Amino acid sequence: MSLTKSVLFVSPKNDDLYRSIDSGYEIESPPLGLLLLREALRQNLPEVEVTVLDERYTPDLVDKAIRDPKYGAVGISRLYYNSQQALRTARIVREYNPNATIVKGNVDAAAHAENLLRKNLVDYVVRGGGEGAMVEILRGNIPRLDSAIYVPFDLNRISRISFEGFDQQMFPYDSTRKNYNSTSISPFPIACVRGCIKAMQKGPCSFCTTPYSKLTLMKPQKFWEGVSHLFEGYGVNYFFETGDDVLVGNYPKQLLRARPRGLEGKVSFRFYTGLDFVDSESMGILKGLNTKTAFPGLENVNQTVLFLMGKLYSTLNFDEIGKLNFESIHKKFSLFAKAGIDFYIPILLGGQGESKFSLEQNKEFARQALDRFGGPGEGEFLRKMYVGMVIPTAGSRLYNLLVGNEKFRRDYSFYHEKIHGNGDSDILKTVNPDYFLMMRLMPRYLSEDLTFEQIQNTINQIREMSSRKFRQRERNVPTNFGENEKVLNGPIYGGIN
Ligand code: B12
Ligand code: SF4
Repeated sequence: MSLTKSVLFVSPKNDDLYRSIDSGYEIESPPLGLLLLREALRQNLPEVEVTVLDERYTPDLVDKAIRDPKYGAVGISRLYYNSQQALRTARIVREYNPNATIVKGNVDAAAHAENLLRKNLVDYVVRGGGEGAMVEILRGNIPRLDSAIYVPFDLNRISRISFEGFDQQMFPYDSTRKNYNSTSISPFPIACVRGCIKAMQKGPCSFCTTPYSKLTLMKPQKFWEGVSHLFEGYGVNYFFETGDDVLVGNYPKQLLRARPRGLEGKVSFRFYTGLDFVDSESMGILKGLNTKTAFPGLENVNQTVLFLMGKLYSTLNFDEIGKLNFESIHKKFSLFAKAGIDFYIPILLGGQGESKFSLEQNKEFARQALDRFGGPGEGEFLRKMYVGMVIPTAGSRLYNLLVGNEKFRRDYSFYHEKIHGNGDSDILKTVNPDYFLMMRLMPRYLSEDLTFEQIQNTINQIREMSSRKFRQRERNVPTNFGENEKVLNGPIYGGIN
């Protein structure tokens, strides 16, 4: 039995401050996590009616629903870029529907769990996959606590999701409709890997907020059941596996072996991969799975920065990299190109230990990589060089490092008061950090000989190199567009030095 008959889940729109983030995609996909929660409730509490709303697409419906007293529980998904909107949503629910139980989930909710609960802004915060926790909360089995909760759940229990109420968002993915544009379509998210192999083996990266302390893989036949359901029911033929690295042992091989004949050549994929497990065999398997695109994490080429990031690769040759010979990295990217898989080159600058020297190294790497992959041949497969500054999101080691520094806290508080003047300038107590301010201040505390401007200049130089190289090419976008940088260097934050 459930405590309530009606549950509402909301995926809030982006905050104004982060409205212009370049999501890297043409269209925003339906909120997969919330749709999975709906399925979990349907399986376990069939008497409960569950509504899922995505504010990016249906703001009016959200506005009405969060004031509707029929909902006995409201679940809100919170990421750093919609945290204010998530707070506003909860406040409105409290005002119009004070008896509703408010539950927040997703990585940014978990990162602020204690403060959210202490300030009574929510009743529960859920960490990691929320399927099990949501069921138990609604059964009345979980007391109110002062920290985030997690309840294990077998992810093989849900392979089919229903998208009722999401026609508008499903429409562009439907490959059976007229005018379906297979080249510009964004892949559709599907989750079979929860947790990260790299985090399990070597610990999380310094900027990581992964909430999973275990790695869980969906059974291959369940994965294909999910793919088949979406392909046959909704015409989806291009998928995006949301796990942070699909190259977990022989899992890709298992997926390939289990693929139903009827899906061969009909569906394709985009995967995240770490670099260490990229070799000709793994690339052959990904190709066999009909992988169109891979997003391999590189982030930086400097050994000290990578070490401090917690991202030291074991298959790259750092003696050579130290001498500005990036062949061992290029070889990895070549393997994608040889397998006919599009790839990205992501570079993250401004983290702990970044120096003038490491910026130069990264710039030189970018130059050489663009020379090699910016032209015809292998270069046809480089989709984009992605370069930006690390964001110290709450829940990451980087965030804790900054917040643990008293001088940083004083600086943050001073500028926060100057910019916002709203009394929320104590970073230890806030549930809404200002990341642009944090990024402006970060270099003072993380690198000895470096200014914010020097990091920004390198980012701009790499973007310019990339744009010059790609100017003539139709298919590939040269680089990300720097929306964060426009704000960071704009009238509000530009004066902080
Ligand atoms: C798909 C994806 C996208 C897609 C679509 C996102 C969408 N639909 O909103 C695209 C490509 C557009 C995207 C873009 C960006 N993304 Co993104 N994205 C992801 C990714 C890879 C998968 C999300 C997903 O579907 N996971 C699978 C589902 C099943 O899990 P889930 O969403 O986490 O939901 C489960 C739990 O979190 C929990 N839960 C979630 N909500 C709730 C609510 C309640 C009430 C409860 C109880 C539980 C609960 O239960 C769910 C079911 O188990 C995640 C990383 C990851 N591996 O999860 C990053 C991630 C969400 N993205 C992130 C970022 C930073 C971005 C970008 C800013 C990247 C950029 N360009 O710089 C942009 C911004 C987009 C924008 N709106 O402006 C960060 C957010 C970090 C943070 N601390 O907030 C993440 C976590 C990646 C990371 N580790 O850095 N992204
Ligand atoms: S940032 Fe990505 S690769 Fe690094 S630990 Fe987190 S999930 Fe894994």
